[in-house]
Amino acid sequence: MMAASAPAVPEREALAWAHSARFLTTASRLDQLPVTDLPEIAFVGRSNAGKSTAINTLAQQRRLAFASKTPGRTQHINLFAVGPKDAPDTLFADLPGYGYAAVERAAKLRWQQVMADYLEVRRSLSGVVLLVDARLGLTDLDQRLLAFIAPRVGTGEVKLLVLLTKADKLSRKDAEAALRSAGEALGALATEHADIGVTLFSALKKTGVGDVAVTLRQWVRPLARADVTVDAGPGA
Ligand SMILES: Nc1nc2c(ncn2[C@@H]2O[C@H](COP(=O)(O)OP(=O)(O)OP(=O)(O)O)[C@@H](O)[C@H]2O)c(=O)[nH]1
Ligand SMILES: [Mg+2]
Repeated sequence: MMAASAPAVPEREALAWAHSARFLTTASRLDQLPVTDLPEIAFVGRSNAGKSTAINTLAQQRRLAFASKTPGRTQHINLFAVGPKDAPDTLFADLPGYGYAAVERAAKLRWQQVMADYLEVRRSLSGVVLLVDARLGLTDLDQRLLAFIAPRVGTGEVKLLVLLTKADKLSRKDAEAALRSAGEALGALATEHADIGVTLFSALKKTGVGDVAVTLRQWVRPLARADVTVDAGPGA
């Protein structure tokens, strides 16, 4: 399902790029996000799926994004700048998870709206990494998120990579079954322009880390320009 494109970036280069990730800013509302031309890659998924851990693992840093056993740990949109120190070429966005039962209903609805708005209006959004616990597979909430971004994925404007996380907790056979069923579910989103991938991932065993870094680097490389800037001003 991956669109054929430019020659692959070497894994070592992609990992060095991901390693450059550093904290940029945090926002609890969309209008607090910096206006930027930098392509943004959002890490989304259910609470506890492993979003923050995946960012740390890709960046090969222990405490860049806050990961925790307690679901609902990430409560803001946290942005990380990636690329050369003086000329970042990409932003990673760590988003709060959805589906955490203990969150008060009003707060849950509010957050769902913020995320829906983010996915809909964030102009610089170039890619979505959807993290799914490999043991649970794509849940209803994940399907709703996919339906929500399907129009922008279908045109190729937004790329999509699904990580089946915590793959270390599955046997090889169950991991392959999880990969197959996620692939089938994602088939419904495929169009001639859609760039959709699905892969097993483990922060513990480092499964998929190099491949994911390469994929993300490929996503933004064609867009990478030296002249883009990050303003501190308000607005999405
Ligand atoms: N075994 C294993 N555990 C993992 C893996 N990735 C994450 N975890 C654990 O899963 C828990 C949740 O990880 P987080 O990265 O905080 O999850 P999150 O998706 O950011 O959660 P929220 O911020 O609440 O939305 C932590 O206890 C992690 O250590 C993995 O690949 N393997
Ligand atoms: Mg988190």
